[in-house]
Amino acid sequence: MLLRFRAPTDPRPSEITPESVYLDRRRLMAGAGALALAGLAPGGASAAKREDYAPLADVAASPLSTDEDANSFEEITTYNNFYEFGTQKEDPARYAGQLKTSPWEIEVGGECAKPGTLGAAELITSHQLEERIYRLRCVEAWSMVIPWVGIPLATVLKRFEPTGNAKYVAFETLHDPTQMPGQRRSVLDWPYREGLRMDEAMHPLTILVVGLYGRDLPNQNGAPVRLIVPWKYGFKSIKSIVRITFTEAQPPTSWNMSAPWEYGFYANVNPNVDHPRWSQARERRIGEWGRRETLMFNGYADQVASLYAGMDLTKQY
Ligand SMILES: Nc1nc2c(c(=O)[nH]1)N[C@H]1C(S)=C(S)[C@@H](COP(=O)(O)O)O[C@H]1N2
Ligand SMILES: [Mo]
Repeated sequence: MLLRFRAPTDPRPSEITPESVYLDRRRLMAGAGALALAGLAPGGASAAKREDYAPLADVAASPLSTDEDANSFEEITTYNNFYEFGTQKEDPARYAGQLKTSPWEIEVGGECAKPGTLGAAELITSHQLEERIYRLRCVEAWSMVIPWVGIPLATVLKRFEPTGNAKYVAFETLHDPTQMPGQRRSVLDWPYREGLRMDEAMHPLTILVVGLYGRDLPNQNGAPVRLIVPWKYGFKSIKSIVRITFTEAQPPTSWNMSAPWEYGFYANVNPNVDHPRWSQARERRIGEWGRRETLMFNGYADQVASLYAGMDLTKQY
């Protein structure tokens, strides 16, 4: 966990983002029962509290946030997918604490004029941080609303001056089985890899995330730096990034490599294209009873549909 100390004059991010504002009464009351239904391990995995994480200084509110109720800190930090720490939803909360996230460097290279390294601490102090409250929709048909703290990916990538040959951006997670016990088993071909087309990477909704609820990012959510692409299924949003490479060819991606008939490169949230083993028409919002309709591009169609004009989204899924 990165420790930062707030100057006495800084605005308190916790005043921008009090958790209670995001939780309506109904969900607070239904919360305990719904968590039990979701099959969460009681206690154990949920030991960390919001107050255990250092507040981030100078976090600006973003007009790109949704006004839906956010999920609780506990829901967001105990119901995770992070296969480097195990395949069960409660494994990341149990085992990711051992990951050393400071110091942390990201190698940036490939088709760019100024390859180099990006330190996670420097990334946080040298950019305006923004709170982006986004929906996150997993291909397993659950969703959450999460108050991330991040930086537009475009702002960061431009520093490295991508060349005209840069058509895609590839991302890699740390590969270190001594720290990531899930990597001792070959459930995926490690390291975890993801990629975006350049226009997707440069879209203003795409962010590098460094915090949650105004504070340092918990390890189980991908500390110290992870990607969030809110109109795509959760698996595109790669965690604990150590490498970013500009490429001319479409890069290989972990889920597409492991099951190409189930997971395409684009992975746009699309209620009209079923996963081969289950429907994508509806989703369960963690903490709610029943299901809600899944929205095209996870509700971000107005902002991103034009990126895919002319593509057959049933083939390029
Ligand atoms: N490195 C890495 N990144 C990952 C994953 C993973 O297993 N490893 N899981 C993905 C999946 S399937 C989802 S749904 C989201 C979950 O993010 P969250 O746990 O912060 O909600 O992370 C994505 N990023
Ligand atoms: Mo997922």
